[in-house]
Amino acid sequence: MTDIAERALHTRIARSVDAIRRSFVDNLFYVTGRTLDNATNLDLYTALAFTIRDRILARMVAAEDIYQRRGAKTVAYLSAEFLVGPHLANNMLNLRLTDNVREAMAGLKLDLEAILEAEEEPGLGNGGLGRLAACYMDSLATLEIPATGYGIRYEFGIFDQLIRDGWQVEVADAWLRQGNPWELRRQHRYPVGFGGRVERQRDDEHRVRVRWTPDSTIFGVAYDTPILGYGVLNVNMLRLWKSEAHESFDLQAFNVGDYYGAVDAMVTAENISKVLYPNDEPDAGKALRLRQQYFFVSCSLQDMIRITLRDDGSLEHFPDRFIVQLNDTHPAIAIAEFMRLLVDEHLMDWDRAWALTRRSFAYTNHTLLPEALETWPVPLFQKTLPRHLEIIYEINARFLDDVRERFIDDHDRLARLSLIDEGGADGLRRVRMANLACVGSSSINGVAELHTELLKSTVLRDFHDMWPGKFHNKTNGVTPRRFIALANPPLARLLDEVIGAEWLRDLELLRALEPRASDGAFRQRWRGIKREAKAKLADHVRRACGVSIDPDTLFDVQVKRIHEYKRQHLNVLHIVSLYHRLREGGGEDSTPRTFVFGGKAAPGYRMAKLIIKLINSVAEVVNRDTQVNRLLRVVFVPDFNVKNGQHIYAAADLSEQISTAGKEASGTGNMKFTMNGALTIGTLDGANVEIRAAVGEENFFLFGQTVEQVAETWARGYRPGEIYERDPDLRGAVDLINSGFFAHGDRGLFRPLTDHLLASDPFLVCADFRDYVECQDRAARAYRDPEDWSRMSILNVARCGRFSSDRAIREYNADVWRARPLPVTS
Ligand code: NBG
Repeated sequence: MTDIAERALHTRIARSVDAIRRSFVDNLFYVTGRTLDNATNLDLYTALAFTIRDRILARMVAAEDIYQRRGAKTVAYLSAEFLVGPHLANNMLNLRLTDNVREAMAGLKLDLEAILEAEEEPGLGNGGLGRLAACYMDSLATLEIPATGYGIRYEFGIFDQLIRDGWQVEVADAWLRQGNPWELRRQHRYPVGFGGRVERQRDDEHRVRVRWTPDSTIFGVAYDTPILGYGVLNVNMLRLWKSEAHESFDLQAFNVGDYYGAVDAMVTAENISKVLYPNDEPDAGKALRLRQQYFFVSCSLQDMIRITLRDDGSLEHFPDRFIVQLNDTHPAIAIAEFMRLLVDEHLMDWDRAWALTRRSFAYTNHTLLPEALETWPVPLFQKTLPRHLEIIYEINARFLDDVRERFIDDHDRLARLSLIDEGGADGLRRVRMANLACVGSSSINGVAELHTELLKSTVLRDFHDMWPGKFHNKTNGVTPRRFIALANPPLARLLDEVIGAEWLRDLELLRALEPRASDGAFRQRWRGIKREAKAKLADHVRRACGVSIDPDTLFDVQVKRIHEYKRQHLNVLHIVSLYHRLREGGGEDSTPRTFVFGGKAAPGYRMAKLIIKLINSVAEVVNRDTQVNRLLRVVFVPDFNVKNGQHIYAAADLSEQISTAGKEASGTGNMKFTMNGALTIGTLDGANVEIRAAVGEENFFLFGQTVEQVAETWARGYRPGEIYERDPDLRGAVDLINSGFFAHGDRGLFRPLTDHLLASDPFLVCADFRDYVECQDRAARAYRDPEDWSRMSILNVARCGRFSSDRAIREYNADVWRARPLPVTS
């Protein structure tokens, strides 16, 4: 170890309760200018965050130094989203300082929980895809694999959701307003050009050189957030780019006298990293989003190239220093940008550059929904990135030559494989980003077994025909550090006690719980822990929604983005039919239930927003109806995010994973619930299939059509209206909604939703309704046997080890990245 590393680790600031207390009081004074007498929770939070950060920096310096000196191969995880969640508690856990900090705070008569609540979470992602990136960063560090997460430092993350009169209202998420103690602004900055023209000239050796002269250039500045591993000294980096104007704007203002023009240009530059785009909306025309993607990818590659040249002197070594993982197609433009950097800027010949590119990139697909596969109109591309369009054409021409050689005269295939879609409904030619990602990568994977199989047989079938060996599956995983240890401390303590603390680093050890499933005394403790989590959620719900819910009822929970394919409306139709049944006096043997919903809808997705309104309207009526509200309550928890999720997963008895088979790539919420002892009611979709296989089919409530049955239903000609006519429960529920009963008499309010269901029902809500209701009845009956329910719950936890993100990362590393773990030692 070098001097710096040595010094850094050995001058580690003390971990004792006393030292923490002293440094906290100092930080409170020197960072926030407050004392214990006049500090707000936010001040206390800031002081504690700096206290913890002080204890991270030495490790960070040491890790950087060791990675650099060893020339470590680094996993570069390129992602437009990182939904990391609150840092403070996570960092305390990883440093194993939680108990000491709690004691230090208690010594000052401060409540640690209240301090933690003051943290504003960085909402730099929409949902599962961004959260997966965060779980993977956590596991990479824990497994001591050198890695950098590259993304965008959005000034405004995913909007905050308020519920007003039952409707979603979006509020800008100004998460940086109070400062961000976890990030360090760095001096690395790179120019990124847009627009302009491309020229060709001959150089001194008479070779043709391409010169791209952009018509505007901005800068990306690095902001680093250290990512700790659990119980190890390694610290990796999340490097997020902020866009800034070139300083010369100021000069120009003076020279040209156009001060306001220069300020405008500055504002335009800074807009690039201004706001995260919500997904589930068409990208058409979102020129700024294309700019964002190119911006962060270009900065990231320039950064990797700088590091390679600094340490190795030649870009030939790039694939030994970096493996670039593309998290969906958002960063796929990296393939063209890397070619441009190698060929135009570093004067490498095309074939050599292409060989390096192919060795350096790997692509993960996260969706089968055709509307979610990104494409960009050629005219927009041409205007924004003229040189990249040329490069894409060149890649395409060479690629299609290969295709022609292998599949002679197969014009349809050629058209399907082409990086350019020659014209859709709007007549515009489009660049297909998934095709670019497939052609430029050496590895292509889906995120659950079923999803990967469907990729191979449907959306990416032609690529699979070309290169079957590139395809493989990597089922998603989630980090048990955040989703058990932080989300459910009483459960974590129980696990520590019965199987020892190592489970947090090796989740397969939970298997040791299996025999406990038949131990009555243990089951009782298990129920006690669930009861405690439910009581905590009830408190949260009381504060957030003003509704009181009873922890002794079955908590049936669906939290995730609101989308028709995820079928929150199927859940609501069941609730309405249950309500109907109870009103008709059918409640005698009914299991008291609380339905909990949470999730954001994309601001422009009207149907999803109407579903939120429906949930809230039903909740309002049901919760006030004294005839049923002892047996049935419904709540919508506003602003579902990582932080709120941590209250919710632990408290669930039943986890709703009810997407139409073939639509959910994997799901990761399903795993978080399972880890916390919820049983799943679900379809054979995404990772549900593997969860069911792991926990045992007798410990899982399965319903609904399979992928094959879905296909048959469509082939036969699907008529949801007929199901409505035939099924009295479905008809009763739909009619009650259409009667205006939940809408103060407004019969039209929910018609767009119900009409759509009866006329086309693209996600087969009606087709699966009957099976779902019956499965729900089975689940409710099962819940009335607490001993058996606890047994199943324990087995779910005992068998969930496979869904740790540590397992997923080990697999990626063994099959794709091949980066050597590099432990930082003291
Ligand atoms: C989402 C899928 C989920 C999956 C996550 C993480 C996108 C594009 N895809 O099913 O819908 O769990 O990715 O892989 O957000």
